[in-house]
Amino acid sequence: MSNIFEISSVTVVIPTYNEAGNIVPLIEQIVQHVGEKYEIEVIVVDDSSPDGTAQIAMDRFAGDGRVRIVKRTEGRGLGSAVGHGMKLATSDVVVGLDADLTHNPAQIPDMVHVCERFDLVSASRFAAGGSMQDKAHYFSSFVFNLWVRILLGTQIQDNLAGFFVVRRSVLNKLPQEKIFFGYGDYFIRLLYFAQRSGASVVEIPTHYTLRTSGSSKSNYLKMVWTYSSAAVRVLLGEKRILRK
Ligand SMILES: Nc1nc2c(ncn2[C@@H]2O[C@H](COP(=O)(O)OP(=O)(O)O)[C@@H](O)[C@H]2O)c(=O)[nH]1
Ligand SMILES: [Mg+2]
Repeated sequence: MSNIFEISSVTVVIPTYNEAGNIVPLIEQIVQHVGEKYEIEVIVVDDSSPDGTAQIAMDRFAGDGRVRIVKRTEGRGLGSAVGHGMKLATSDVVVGLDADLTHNPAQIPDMVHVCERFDLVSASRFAAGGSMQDKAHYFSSFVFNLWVRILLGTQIQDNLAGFFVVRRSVLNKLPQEKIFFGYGDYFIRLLYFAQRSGASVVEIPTHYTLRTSGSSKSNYLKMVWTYSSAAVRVLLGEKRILRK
């Protein structure tokens, strides 16, 4: 376990695509919960959502120096959006979370607190005490995560969380170009490379609520294939690295 790491500032990176109904309450909740204790920076990385997510956020938070909205016009994708936000972050630690309010912003201060002891803290549905309101999704994700865990041979229980806190100094040492692309599979790579670098990674339980506005961009059948092959590619890449 690492020594205590003093944290005074927190950057929260939010990837968005068509989250018009969620983005304002989400940022308000983040600023309320995190801003109470830490200096806060919020970075929204929006891929020119047709529903005007970026503009809605810009209008609401105009003049608020804590909130930065980045509207990307070229390229699209969850993995590269998170990576883009990570590069812009300036705080001691960086948080990543979904915009759909399934990840609870009230949990961020506890996660940041744990990050004083560990390099990377991941909110896990499958750690003891974790859960998900959508039970069918919970069960299928559980089985799929067992499979990913067997493939990678790691002890991580939730490889697709996307809700995490990492020390920026640790993040900067990771091969980010090998991590932040694709869809939710970026998270498999982030945890994998963090562990391979010797960083201390811990999972703490979390509860996902249901999305109440907008719709999921995930195609679950396609995900089984893309995420499995992402895990296999990580392993093959590592083998090549080891052979060198
Ligand atoms: N910037 C960006 N964000 C995306 C993209 N696709 C999904 N997201 C965001 O990524 C997060 C997870 O997406 P979501 O549709 O909720 O996937 P699910 O949680 O697997 O159902 C949400 O905050 C989305 O708005 C994309 O292409 N670009
Ligand atoms: Mg979601």
